[in-house]
This record gives sequence, C-alpha cells and structure tokens, in this order.
Amino acid sequence: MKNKLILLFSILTALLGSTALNAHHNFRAEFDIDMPVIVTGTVMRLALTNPHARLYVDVVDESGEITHWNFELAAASSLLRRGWRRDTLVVGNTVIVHAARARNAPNVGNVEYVTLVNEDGSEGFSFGSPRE
Ligand SMILES: [Cu+2]
Repeated sequence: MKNKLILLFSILTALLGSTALNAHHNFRAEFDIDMPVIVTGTVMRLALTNPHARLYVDVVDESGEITHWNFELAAASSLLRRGWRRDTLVVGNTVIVHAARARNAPNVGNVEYVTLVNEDGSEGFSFGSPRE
C-alpha cells in the first residue's frame, strides 16, 4: 500500500512537472528544433482549436506534385491573446512557414512563425506561435 502511494505520488509529480513546462504535452518528444523547415505554400485551412490550433498548407512542386503539410500551433486561446484572428490566414493565402519538423511523421511540423506573402510577392506580416 505504501509503495503504491509512493508510485502514485511519483506519477502525479511527473505529470505536474511536465504540465508546468508544457501546456499538456512534451514538445521536444514530438518535434525536433534541430530539424527546422521552411515551407512556402498555400493555406488550405486554419483551425483555431484547443489544445492546439492547426494550419494546413499545400505545396506544389515544379512537376505539379502536391505535398500536404500539417502544422501544429499553440492553443487558439493563446494565439488569440497574441493578436491572431480567425481571418489572420485565409484559404488561398501564400505563406512562408518556419517550423520544427516532427520526429516521426513526414510533412508535419510545429510552427515558430508564419509570414504572409503579399500579392506582389513581397513578404508581409509575420505571426508567431509560442511554444508553451
Ligand atoms: Cu500539446
């Protein structure tokens, strides 16, 4: 009984510890900041959801092949506090996404920031996504 209590206490401590560092999951376990990726493509969808918002971007290469990227962002509540709006990125926008690659999934990343590309090809506003 005593051992079980100690085990339970250890588990709770571990859970609380990781919660304090990361909202609810271990960023470093899933993504590798040493594998940065910069993706230029077209916004297909921005889902301002919790616990993570998601951004779907299609990239078309010279041969017409489409790659679907699936990006994780911070929680919607956190993004909205930092000035993101539902229409910050809309379908059809060209964006440059700076992200960290997922360790175990291709074409998946965690966003550091997203830069909007203006119609004239110049770079517009950048929107950060905190890793919390
Ligand atoms: Cu998470």
